[in-house]
Amino acid sequence: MRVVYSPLHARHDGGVELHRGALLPSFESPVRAQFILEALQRGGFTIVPPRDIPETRLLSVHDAEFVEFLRGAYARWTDRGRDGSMLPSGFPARGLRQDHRPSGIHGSMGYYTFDASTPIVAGTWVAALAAARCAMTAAALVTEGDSAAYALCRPPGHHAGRSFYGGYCYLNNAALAAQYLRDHGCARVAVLDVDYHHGNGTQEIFWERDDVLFVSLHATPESEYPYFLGYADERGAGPGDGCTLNLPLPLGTGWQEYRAALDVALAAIGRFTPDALVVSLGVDTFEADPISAFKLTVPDYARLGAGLAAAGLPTVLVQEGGYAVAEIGDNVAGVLAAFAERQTATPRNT
Ligand code: Q9C
Ligand code: ZN
Repeated sequence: MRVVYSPLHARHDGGVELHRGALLPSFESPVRAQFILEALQRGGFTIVPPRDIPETRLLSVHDAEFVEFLRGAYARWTDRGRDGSMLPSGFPARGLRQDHRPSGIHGSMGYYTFDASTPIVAGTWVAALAAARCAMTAAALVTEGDSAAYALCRPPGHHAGRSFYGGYCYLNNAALAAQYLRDHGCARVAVLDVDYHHGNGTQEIFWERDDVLFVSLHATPESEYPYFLGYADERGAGPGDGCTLNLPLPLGTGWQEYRAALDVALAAIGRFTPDALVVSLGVDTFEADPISAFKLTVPDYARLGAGLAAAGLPTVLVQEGGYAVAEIGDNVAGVLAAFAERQTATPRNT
């Protein structure tokens, strides 16, 4: 399995976030990708750069004015004499207008994001674009015959929707990979999101689609981010009715309970009969994660990788969360090594 990686991720650095009432350095930091890369190099994986995929591909899942906002946001901030990290100061809650995008930078930020955890800094756009290209390049490798590929994306993507960012995510890397597969020979694609947090952005993007199944295992949004989506009664709408499956799990979930939910997810994916699988691979389910409350251990990630391989599908794995940086490399490498060892899928085009 090849690994797609860009050093441009490191340009997204120096941001702060509002965490439980305190302004802290972002948990989503460059050392995460550095430690994953080092573990994969030690594991003997081949590392390749992303292709120079045109920015217009972003519009396959994102709104043009939203992309324009992300591209130009930091310049508008520095034009006003500011530096450092951009965070919003207000949101359009119930009773406020959602049909009007304010022209000013603070109102625009509140319009396009849904939290105060997702800073925009000078290098955010360059890094987010590189991550999107990593994901689409991994998808391209799979459409060209690799049985699996892994995109070492940073910043992550699954909280970003068609026209909003949040949860450390700006562009939805997994959705871009899924749409790339759709546009290059895969009639049906399943997305399995195993990050600790619900993939609200991916769900929103494919909500009314019957060609992309979205299945998510995550901590209950009753107490966990993103709070306002990810409940079991969300099933999709219109043609997509039945093509979203949420499996929220309680705090303290360990491997036994996780495995049972994974089996439910894999059975649903099997019934959908997809041509390919995209995995939103967060390892913030780890017991030592500083912002999460599941109890997966280092050896559980090899079990997860074997379980994902059992789907028997050409697979694009996309990095999402994971904030226990000391173990993040071992946990990701554990998934990928076990996956590569067990995968029995016939490569496409062979
Ligand atoms: N500040 C991903 O794992 N913050 N995003 C939660 C603490 C947002 C996590 C409250 C957590 C987002 C990709
Ligand atoms: Zn997460």
